[in-house]
Amino acid sequence: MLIKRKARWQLPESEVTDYQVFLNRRRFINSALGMTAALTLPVALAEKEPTGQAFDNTTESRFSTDEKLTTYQDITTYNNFYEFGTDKSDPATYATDFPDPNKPWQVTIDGECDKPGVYDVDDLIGKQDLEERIYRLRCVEGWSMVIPWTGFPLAAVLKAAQPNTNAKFVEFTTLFDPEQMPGQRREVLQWPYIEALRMDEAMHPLTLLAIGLYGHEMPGQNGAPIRLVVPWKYGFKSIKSIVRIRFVERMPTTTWMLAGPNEYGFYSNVNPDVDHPRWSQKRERRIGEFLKRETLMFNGYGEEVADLYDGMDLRKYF
Ligand SMILES: Nc1nc2c(c(=O)[nH]1)N[C@H]1C(S)=C(S)[C@@H](COP(=O)(O)O)O[C@H]1N2
Ligand SMILES: [Mo]
Repeated sequence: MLIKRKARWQLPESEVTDYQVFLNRRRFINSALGMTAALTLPVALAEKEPTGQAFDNTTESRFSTDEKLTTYQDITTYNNFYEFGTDKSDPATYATDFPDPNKPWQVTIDGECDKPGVYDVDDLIGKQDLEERIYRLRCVEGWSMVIPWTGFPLAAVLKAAQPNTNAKFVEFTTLFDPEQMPGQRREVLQWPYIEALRMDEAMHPLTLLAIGLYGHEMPGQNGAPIRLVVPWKYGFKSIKSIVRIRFVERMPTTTWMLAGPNEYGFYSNVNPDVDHPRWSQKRERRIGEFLKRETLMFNGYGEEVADLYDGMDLRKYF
């Protein structure tokens, strides 16, 4: 299926699927499953609603959770995106017009592969079948959300580049542009932000490239125009606003490994039994809820991913 997606700068304001329709559909699905009455409550009018382009041709995924969605308001105002500042509210304040529509966004795919290339992000997206994936997101800081992403498996893009036998890891890079990203004017982290996955993790069907949430194009603060989502790992692995995807032979040193080698490992799988040196990882606060809940091994995705780590000591490879 060919996805017709107009370039961002040609877009009129939002089209179809509005927020209420989206929520009503979710509500229907949830009540059909006999889920909570809380979902049938009307959404407060003051809540933020999606504004960007709507996707009208996404399919639902068997990987989606039917847990209660975190509100659009919370997903887009409580963020970690240090390129725009370190306060949770900074990205919503400084990234709403990001990226600049006059600066075409390109994604370089290179390294150990037979078909490297530089793609306009809209061309890259245009080749993919879009899905809605409702995933839990667990931040290493001890909070979590349930987010309805729009995107496609990373594997589709990787396979097209034809990685060679030296490709053991995949490295991702965020844009470096202090003009657009005021947080990069200070050395809070080593810029640009880098993340990486082992090849089999990158190829796993749960690993998503996301281009939207709540059925609309990705807000700047959540990593527009394209970001990674790896739901069984701590949130910082899900790198935002990607400009480069590179196949490499050696395990890359990622930004957070550099920032705190004893605190942030390469794997960073969600694991309630391995505490952060400065706090416990046994529990988490679901944003919008009052009481803490238990954190699940692999963030509840163990059935899908546990075998990737067979025979590995997850205390050592944290
Ligand atoms: N480039 C970049 N990607 C990033 C971050 C960041 O600061 N810069 N923060 C990470 C962290 S710590 C988390 S928890 C998630 C948060 O994603 P969200 O704001 O969409 O919920 O993004 C991750 N991706
Ligand atoms: Mo995080």
